[in-house]
This record gives sequence, structure tokens and C-alpha cells, in this order.
Amino acid sequence: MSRAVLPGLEVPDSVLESEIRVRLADVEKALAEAVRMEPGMLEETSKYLLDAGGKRFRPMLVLVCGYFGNPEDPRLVTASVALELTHLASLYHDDVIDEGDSRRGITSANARWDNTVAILTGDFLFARASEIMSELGNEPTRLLAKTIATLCDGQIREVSLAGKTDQTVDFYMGTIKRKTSALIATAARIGGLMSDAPVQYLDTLEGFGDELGTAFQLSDDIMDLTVSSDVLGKEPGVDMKEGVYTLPVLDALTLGEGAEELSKLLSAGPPEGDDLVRALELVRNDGSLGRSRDVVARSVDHAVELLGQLPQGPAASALIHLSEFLATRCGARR
Ligand code: GRG
Repeated sequence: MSRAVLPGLEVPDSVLESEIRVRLADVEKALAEAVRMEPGMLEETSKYLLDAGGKRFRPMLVLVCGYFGNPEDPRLVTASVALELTHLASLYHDDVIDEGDSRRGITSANARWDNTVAILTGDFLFARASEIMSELGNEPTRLLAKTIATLCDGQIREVSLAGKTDQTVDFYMGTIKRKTSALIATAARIGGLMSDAPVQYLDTLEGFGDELGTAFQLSDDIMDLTVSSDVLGKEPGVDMKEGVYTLPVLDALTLGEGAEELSKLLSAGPPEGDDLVRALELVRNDGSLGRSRDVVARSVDHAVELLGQLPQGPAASALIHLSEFLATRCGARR
């Protein structure tokens, strides 16, 4: 299956873009191989979300960060596969936790089969990810294990405060760093590590990935509240409906003009129907979205500053472009 490179990566350099496309095709083949089993239910259920698509954001990041060392190192493809399988596993589990009914444009695995099948498929994918990463040695394997632990911590923080209106912004930012940025930061670091980039670049790459991941999650949060269903492919306000009160909502609860009304609406539990429509109006109609966009812009600025510490060239330019794309897509930059 041919896969478009993320839109944010299309512009800067056509040679880089075509090399990345070739390597992403290798990743795609290796992903299919990773879930190949004797025909049966597990093969069917694990191919299910893999074949449904997804942006392959984490493999793409590993491959681009590989340009700070030797981008042709085949370990970059192996590591990309392990990280995408880890991400995929977390999506199966996330849909069980959230009782999600769709994922990657199709019925989620828990809804298509049941929770047990979705959990076991996620477990299988985590196991395959670990096995594949172990081919690359102790350091990336340990890094992956630590990252999975961090994802669990992030997810349990989210669950522990679902539907609660008294969450602080600091706590929320800590949650998204764990549940989303951690894997993206690891992808950037592993790109450097597996291409034998100079060791002093690795912390910078990880720091860059951390800021990029924050911008990635916050821009998703903002778009969940702003984008119409025909563009996003889902109804707006899904996070709020699930009791996940993201940065703009937390901001509106404390600083917004409609804070009192919003607090009353949400204290009755996650809103539905007319309450959801009104809650969306309240979040959209004050400065909360603008202030959240400012936070995205600051993360993107930090990400770009960190890239300034690395050698400049097509890879750094592509990563700057990608960072700016995340800001633009949620309206944080024009
Ligand atoms: C280790 C058992 C175990 C569980 C892990 C469930 C869990 C703990 C963590 C979930 C973390 C999670 C789903 C965070 C959201 C990350 C995120 C932004 C997902 C969407 O990523 P995209 O947009 O999706 O890259 P595609 O489909 O394009 O790959």
C-alpha cells in the first residue's frame, strides 16, 4: 500500500521526501511481516487496525531524525516498526478504556469484536514490538520499556480525572507529556541512536520530540472542539463527551467569561445533547481557544529552538516545517 508522507513534510526537499517514502514502504512491508501468523483470529484482529491506515507519524519521525547520523542504517526501519506497533497496541487498549466505537475511520476492534479480543490483540502487538526492538540491543529495548510504562502512567492519570472539573492545567500538561509526547520523544531519540548520530544530539532530539508531541496533542485537542464533522470525520466535542477535559476546557473553567455556567454544566457529568452544544459554545466563545493556541505556538517555538542546536540541512528544515504545520493546522499560526 503506498502511503503519503504527512502533509507537513511534503514541501521542503524533494530528495529527502522521496528517500523517506522508500523507507516508509520498507516499514510498511516489515509491519505486515510483524503481524503475519498462521491464518487465524489473531492475525485478522491485529491486521485490522494496521491495514486501516494511520499517519505513520512515529516511523516518519524516526526516519527523518536518522538524517542526523547515517539515514541508510537498516536499524531505523526495525525501530520504526517497533514504535508503530507499540502505538498501535496502545490504540487497541485506548478504545477499550474509552469504549470508543471508531478508530482510523472504521469500527474499533472492541466494537467489531469485544473488549477481550481488543485487549489481547493490544497485548500481542506490544509483545511483537518488544521482540522486534530486542533485535537492536539493550538500549533501545530499555528505552521502549520505559516509554510504555510512561504511556500507562499518562493514561491512568487521564482516567483518574475523567469527568472531574477541578483538574489543574499543570496536571493536564503532565498527562499529555506522558500519554502522547513520551512515544514521540522516544521516536526522535531512537532516530538519532539507531543512525549513530553524535551522542550529544540525542537529548536535543528527545527534547524536540517532547515539544513536538505536546504541540501534536494540544492541536488535536483544539481541533476536537473547533473542526466541523465533515472535515474531522467525527463530531466535535468527543473528548468532552467522554469526560476528557482538555486544555481549552480547563482554561474556560477557570478564566473564561462563562466559567460559572460551564462548571455547572460539567459538574453534572460529561455533557450530552443540548448540554454538549452549550458547553462547546461556552468554550468557543471566550479567549480559551486563543490562549490554548498560544501554548501550542510556544511548544512549536521551543521545538524549533532545539532544532537550531543541530546541523542545519534538509532534515532540520523538514522538522521545522512539520512543527509549524502542527501550529497552522489548529490556527496557532496563519
Ligand atoms: C501498555 C497496556 C498498555 C497500555 C498503554 C492505553 C495506553 C496505555 C495509552 C494510550 C495512549 C494514547 C492512545 C495516547 C493518545 C496518542 C495519540 C495522539 C493517538 C493518535 O495518534 P495519531 O494521530 O493516530 O498518530 P494514527 O491513527 O494516525 O496513527
